[in-house]
Amino acid sequence: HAKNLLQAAVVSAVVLAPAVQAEAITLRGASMFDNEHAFTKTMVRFGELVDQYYDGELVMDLRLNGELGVESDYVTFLNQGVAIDYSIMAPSNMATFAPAIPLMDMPFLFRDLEHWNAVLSSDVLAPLEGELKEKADLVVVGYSGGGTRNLISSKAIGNIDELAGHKMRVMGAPIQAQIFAAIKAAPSAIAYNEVYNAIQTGVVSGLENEAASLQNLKFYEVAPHVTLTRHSITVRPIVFSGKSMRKLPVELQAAIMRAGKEAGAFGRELEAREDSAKLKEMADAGQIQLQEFANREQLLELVTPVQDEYAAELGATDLLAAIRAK
Ligand code: MAV
Repeated sequence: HAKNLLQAAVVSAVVLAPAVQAEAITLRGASMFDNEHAFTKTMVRFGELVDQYYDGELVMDLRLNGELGVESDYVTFLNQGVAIDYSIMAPSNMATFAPAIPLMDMPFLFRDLEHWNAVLSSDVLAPLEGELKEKADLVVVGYSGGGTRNLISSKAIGNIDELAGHKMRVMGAPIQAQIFAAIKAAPSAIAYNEVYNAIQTGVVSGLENEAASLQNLKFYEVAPHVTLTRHSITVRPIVFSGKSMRKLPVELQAAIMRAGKEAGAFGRELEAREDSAKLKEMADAGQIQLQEFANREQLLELVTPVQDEYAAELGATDLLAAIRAK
């Protein structure tokens, strides 16, 4: 019996030898959040799908909880083809590499979820993907997102007068500061992993964010007031480093593209569905106080010319019109 086993082992070792010797390919991703966040779940799903669609040996190594930094770090890594191969990130965090990209997540771009859906299920954003590829060497493999961003602050803000001069953190893209300055707030760009502290020490009195991230990073501990401005519905590309991509077998590249589309759709459905439930959970737990904003129409009037001007500077007036017309 022992001899039989030995023979079996020898036979299978011979048969398996090529596969064992061929080194597994490792693809590393990064999330700023834990397992509960929609971005993490989307990247986990992405990994499972890539593995399912690719025949070769694969290790999906997803690093969580900001172990590898924040999105503004990830974009540099991906551009250089170091440390990670893919992530999900806000277009506004890619502004230094491709100035037109933040058009995708400019506040007040989408009227509602239906409009957002129509845009993301069309190819209207393709020119921006082209720019990202060309200038940043990043490949959009899918679109997640679907959270609605609101004001989150240490003091209650219910109307445009209370918003005047409100010191708030915004993402690094210039268009973000321009929009919030236009609605009379006092925006400053601060790295995401410094925001909690900046609020706690009074450097700013709040930020703007979606429910999933507010809950995951517990910003409510220092900023429990949520004003429902509903100023953005998030567009969050799943991006892959061009430098990493070109080194991979073509079959794996195809699997990544296919998995990206599907994981993106999974993530959009998940985050859009969970958004209001998460707000309610936090409100029910006494972590946040929700408040409507009295003058949303007025905000829209103030930002539209700023959006138009930004698009004009980029030579993207037609693109903005096409997005609005969806
Ligand atoms: C949220 O956590 C996400 O939308 C993420 O993509 C952004 O980078 C982040 O907010 C932020 O405001 O920087």
